[in-house]
Amino acid sequence: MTGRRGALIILEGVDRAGKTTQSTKLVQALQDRGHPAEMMKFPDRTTKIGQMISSYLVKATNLEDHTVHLLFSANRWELVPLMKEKLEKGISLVVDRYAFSGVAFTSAKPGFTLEWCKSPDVGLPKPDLVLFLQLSPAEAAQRETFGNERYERADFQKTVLQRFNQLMTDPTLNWQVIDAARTIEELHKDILRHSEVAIEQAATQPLKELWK
Ligand code: NYM
Repeated sequence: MTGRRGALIILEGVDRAGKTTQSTKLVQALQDRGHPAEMMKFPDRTTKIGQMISSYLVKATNLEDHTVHLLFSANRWELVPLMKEKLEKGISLVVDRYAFSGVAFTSAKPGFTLEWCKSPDVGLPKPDLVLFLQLSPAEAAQRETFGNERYERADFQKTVLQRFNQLMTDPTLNWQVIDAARTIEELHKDILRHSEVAIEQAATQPLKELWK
C-alpha cells in the first residue's frame, strides 16, 4: 500500500443514544472537509445472514441465543473483505455498531460470559476509534418510547450498559466517551474532532486485529 489508509471509526451506545443520526452527520462532515468517508451499519440487514438476523429482531422467527450471536458475528465477517478494500483505498469507514454491541447484547442474557461472546469476533479489523455515546437509563427513558423489536426493554438495556462499561475498561482500544445528553450539534462537534485526529493517526499505521 502506497497511499494513506482510511480510519475505522465505530459508533456504539445503548439504543436511542443517537448513533445513526451522528454517523450520518459525521460522514457528511468528513466528506465536506475532503476526507473520503462512507457509512456502514451492523447488523447489515441486506445480506442473507442479515435477513435471518432481521427476522429474529422483528420477532418473526426465533433463534437459539448462541446461534443468533454467531450470526451477528458472521454478518460482520462477511463484510470484512469489502471493509479492508475500502480502508486500503483511503476511505474512512464510519460504522454504526460493531462487535461491541454484539458482546454487550448477548452477554446481557443469562449464562453468557464476555469471553465467550468476544471469541467469534477476535481478529476482525481493529477500530482506530470507538465513540461511545453515553446516555443514562434515566435520560434514555425521556426520549421517545422504544419500538417493538427484541431487546427494546429498559431493564435489558440497563444490563447492556453495564456490559459496555466492562468492555470500555480495555486499554488496547481507543474508546472515547461522548456525553449524548447534549444537543445534536454539540455531540457532532466532539465526534468530528475525535474522528479527524483518528484519521490523521491511522493514515500511516497498519490496520490491526481486534482483541488479538
Ligand atoms: N445487536 C446488534 C446485537 O444484539 N448484536 C450485534 O452484534 C449487533 C450489531 O441488534 N438492539 C442488536 C442491537 C440492537 C439490534 O440494531 C439492531 P439497530 O442498530 O437498531 O439496527
